[in-house]
Amino acid sequence: MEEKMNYDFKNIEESLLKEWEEKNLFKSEEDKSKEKFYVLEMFPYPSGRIHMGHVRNYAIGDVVNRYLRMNGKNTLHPMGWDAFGMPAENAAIKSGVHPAKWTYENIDYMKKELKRLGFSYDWDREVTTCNPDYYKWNQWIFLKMYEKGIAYRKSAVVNWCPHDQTVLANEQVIDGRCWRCSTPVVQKEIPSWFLKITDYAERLLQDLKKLQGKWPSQVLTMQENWIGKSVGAEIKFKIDGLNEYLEIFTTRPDTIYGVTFMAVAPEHPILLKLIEGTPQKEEVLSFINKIKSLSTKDRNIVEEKEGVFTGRYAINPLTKEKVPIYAANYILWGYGTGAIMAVPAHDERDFEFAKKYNLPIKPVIKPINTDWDFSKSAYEGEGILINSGIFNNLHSEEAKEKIIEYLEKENLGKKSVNYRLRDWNISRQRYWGTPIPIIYCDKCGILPVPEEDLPVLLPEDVQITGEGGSPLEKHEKFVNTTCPKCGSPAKRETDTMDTFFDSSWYFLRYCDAKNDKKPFEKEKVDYWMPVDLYIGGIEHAVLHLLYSRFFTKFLKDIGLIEIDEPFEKLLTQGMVLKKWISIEKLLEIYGLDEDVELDILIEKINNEK
Ligand code: ANZ
Ligand code: ZN
Repeated sequence: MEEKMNYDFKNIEESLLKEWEEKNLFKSEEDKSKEKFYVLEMFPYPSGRIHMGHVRNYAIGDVVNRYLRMNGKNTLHPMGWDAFGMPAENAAIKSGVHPAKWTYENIDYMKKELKRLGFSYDWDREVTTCNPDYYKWNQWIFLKMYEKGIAYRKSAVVNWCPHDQTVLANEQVIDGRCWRCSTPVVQKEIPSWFLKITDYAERLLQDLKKLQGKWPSQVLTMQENWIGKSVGAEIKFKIDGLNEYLEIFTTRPDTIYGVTFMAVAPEHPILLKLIEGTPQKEEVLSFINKIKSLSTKDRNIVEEKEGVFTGRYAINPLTKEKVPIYAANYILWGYGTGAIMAVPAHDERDFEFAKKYNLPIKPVIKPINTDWDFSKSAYEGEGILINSGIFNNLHSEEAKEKIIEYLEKENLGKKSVNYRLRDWNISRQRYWGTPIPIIYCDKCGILPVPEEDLPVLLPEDVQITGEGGSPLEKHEKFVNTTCPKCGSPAKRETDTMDTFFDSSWYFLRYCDAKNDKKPFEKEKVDYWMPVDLYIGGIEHAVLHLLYSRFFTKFLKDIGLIEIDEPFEKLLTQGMVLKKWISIEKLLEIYGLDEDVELDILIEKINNEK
């Protein structure tokens, strides 16, 4: 050994590392006379130890940074910690160690590892999200969002364990039961804080064009699918025998002559009106209850289509035909209007349902140049209209326009655009996160914490048992406060923020990491941003990158920054599973298309683990 291995890495590296540190070799400062380059790797969660996935990611950033620096570029290459989140709290539940202690000890250890690896970071800019000097600015940004109507409160459906009296994340629901006590989980509505990312849907979609050729095309496709723009119409169907209309959203108004039934989400409030006084009432109610008892995740994955007839009929505004209205599990509440006109001849989902419940299938689009057996499957493509009265012989694309025009004249419909993107629920009923800076007063209502009272500190003396709801709720000194407006006793919000909030702007904080007057100095951010090269895991292809793009646009809108896209070039790494793996490989292994929805991909990967 001795002979072959004459590189004495221990002594050489240790002395070199010391020298680099003494010379502060990787320190960065704004210098307008020099060309800047901001190279960034996604910051790690301090889980305990640096793993090979980190090393691979960070080695790339390190090489790029050194190379450009040696070539005279003024580079910024910072590092920090995505330090809030559930694992710290779960460790506390399991072994009684405080999340803060657990987290900071892990950071210490991992920082030593990164230093020993010799990575070229400017450690003076280290950001730790669980530190009040960082999360204060989370709260500050939240308040700006609240002021602008981007942060708002509404009720949200959550997984609820009636035994533990606590909200469960989807991962904590196993076969419909609580992971801790195996009690069947129910759905419950609780007030939550949301960010109106949907206001930015169109911009988030349009600006993907600016990233073409700079971001991997799979990531762009995944973001596009996640935003899920779809152009169509909202159409009103009169309900027979009631003074009510059923509103539906469709992308295929051209198929309206082929409607043979209507389907409504079990959560749709109109159902109660529909079934009042019908013999079907009990059956429908028990169906609704069955669906409502599913976990939020299971509700969204419909394996077998199921439904019940409501006893009511709707009148097709064009054909005047009466068609039965069903409550059906494959209609989602929260997309479109939560109700559809079903066209089994031209929609595969409706086709399956029609076959199962023996409903008619009526073709109204004839494929061009081919024959189609409508008893075997739905034809979902374009074609020529048949069985469609005055619209016969039109091409389906033209028919869309004409039919919408007709409905608009009759006041029975209008063009409409829908996005699959939902507003972002940032409320977590957890301890280890940024407290949401809101106060509830019986007299004055909902009030933002005044800016000068920030940060709302996360108390350290809490009991973390994992039972009976959030530890903050039980912390009297935290909960009880006074109203900033009238001075009466008031209560604090006890929800903390989703940790994706923390990571949606940390790259801006690095530009001015020690500022204690504001989140960052605009001039510094203007100099360093955008990040010229962002390196990270493909698992963040959608959420983290989309949220960061959203924050960037919001902060631009309120005048804090100039840019509208945060990451100029993106390099994604496959997740390290058993071996190095690329996204292409991953898709191949799971037999998925490139435009697969990310949640499906992630679920497959998680099941694998
Ligand atoms: C009639 C129709 C006929 C449809 C046809 C499709 C094909 P995207 O593209 O995803 O927006 N839909 C609407 N709201 C729904 C909901 N809440 N839950 C489940 N399905 C819903 O899909 C829009 C189409 O999905 C809509 O167009 C509707 O079915 C269905 F030959 O209406 B369509
Ligand atoms: Zn008050």
